[in-house]
Amino acid sequence: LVGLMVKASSQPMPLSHNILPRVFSFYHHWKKIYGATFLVWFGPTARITVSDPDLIREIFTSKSEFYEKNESHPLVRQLEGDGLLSLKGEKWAHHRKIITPTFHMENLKMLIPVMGKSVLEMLGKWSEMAGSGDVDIEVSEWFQSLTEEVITRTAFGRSYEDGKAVFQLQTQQMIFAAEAFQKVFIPGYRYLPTKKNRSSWNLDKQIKKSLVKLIEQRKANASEEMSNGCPKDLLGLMIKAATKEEKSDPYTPTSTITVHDIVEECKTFFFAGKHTTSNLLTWTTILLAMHPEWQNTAREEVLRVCGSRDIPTTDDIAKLKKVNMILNESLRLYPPAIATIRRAKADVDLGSYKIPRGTELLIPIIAVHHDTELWGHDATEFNPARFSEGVARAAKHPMAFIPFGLGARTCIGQNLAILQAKMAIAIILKHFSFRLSSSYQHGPTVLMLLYPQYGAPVTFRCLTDP
Ligand code: MNH
Repeated sequence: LVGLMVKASSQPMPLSHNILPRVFSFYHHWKKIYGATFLVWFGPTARITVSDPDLIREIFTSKSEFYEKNESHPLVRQLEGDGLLSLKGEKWAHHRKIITPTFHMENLKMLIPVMGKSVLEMLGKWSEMAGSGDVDIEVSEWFQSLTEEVITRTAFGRSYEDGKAVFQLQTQQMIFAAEAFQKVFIPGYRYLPTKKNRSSWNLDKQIKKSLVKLIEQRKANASEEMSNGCPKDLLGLMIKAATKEEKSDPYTPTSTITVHDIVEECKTFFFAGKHTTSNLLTWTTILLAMHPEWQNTAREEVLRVCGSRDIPTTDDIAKLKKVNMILNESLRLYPPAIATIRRAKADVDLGSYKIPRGTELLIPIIAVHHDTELWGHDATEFNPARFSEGVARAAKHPMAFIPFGLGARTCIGQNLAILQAKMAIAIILKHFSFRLSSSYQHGPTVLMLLYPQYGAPVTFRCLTDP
């Protein structure tokens, strides 16, 4: 299995969107032999891949009470934190309810000027680098700083500066974790006191310490903050909930939010929010560089809708239909999260299958998105026009498009991600035209998310100064 995966991702591939054989090679091979639904033993755990949209609907929505999240690998768990992504049961429901207002549209709208400003700053630097000619830019790195900025504001609001410092530590931590992950096949490796492991443990302690300090500070000022209207950043909402509970009901263990819980949610936000959205931006830029006809269509739309405005307004954003279609097509062909897993909490019927308790179900998001039975014979072509009648009518089945999952555990940051991506793509299109760099090599690969293995160099030319 591992051999197949490593072999498949070792060489650059032609500029094609038929990437399933490369990024999901075992699925691709076994589907041909065993059909769309098959079982694989992972040690003592049975795992079934499910790519039939009717069955996916049962797992995500109509019978979701029979399923729960599986345990992630300890290295992943350390990074993602014990927050919304991994929590279960009542504690998850409680946290989800508290955090949801962070992502209300009213709240996200306030981020528009911040988003616009950071995109323009980035483009200012690009235009300096380009002068009056062409410049090669490694877009994935730039997009990561961009999304980091926005996620820091969303999570920390007025404690932005302190939050930023913590997230910088977490960025370093991720580099260590990615390295440790490559040695995951050496048993016990992550417990060895190697230099890198020790640095990683140290960082972990520092992150926790800084977050606790930050939370205590905000807690101390909580009553003052509340009297000025509750701040709607993640931190403010969680502290408000914690303070309220301390006063009213300190004895119900499932409904008490501790400082530790808030620390873990901060980690989760950073982990879940930074790389996903920057990935979407990277793949969208690569796709528009590969398909100049759509790049031009989108640019015309942006110029028509936004006119002379530097930063699109909320109304402008709502009118960017073509940009939206392009983002959806990008999420379909290159979904940053390629799969998700659930575990049956009890014996349950799934379609005509009898699933025993404890069975894991793998939902191969990317395979569903590339399925010719759902998307037609041109499933691996880039054609945003298929989304012109909306998401639900793009494929033969409404559950065929699942880049953010579905149901109760759907992505909480979806609106933030789309808003940020639209802002960035619109402003870039207005000021630059771009094509793939001659040094670009196509090699989608999976490192938790879907990454361009050989980087994402894109050649930009300035059209109008940002
Ligand atoms: Mn996000 C859950 C994909 C952006 C925070 N996210 C999910 C799931 C998918 C996903 C898929 C569901 C996993 C599952 O069902 O097992 N998320 C994305 C993609 C993008 C994205 C493709 C961007 C593009 N996510 C973001 C952003 C944030 C975020 C931005 C935060 C600011 N996501 C989350 C959290 C969850 C989640 C938190 C867990 C929600 C829950 O279980 O309640």
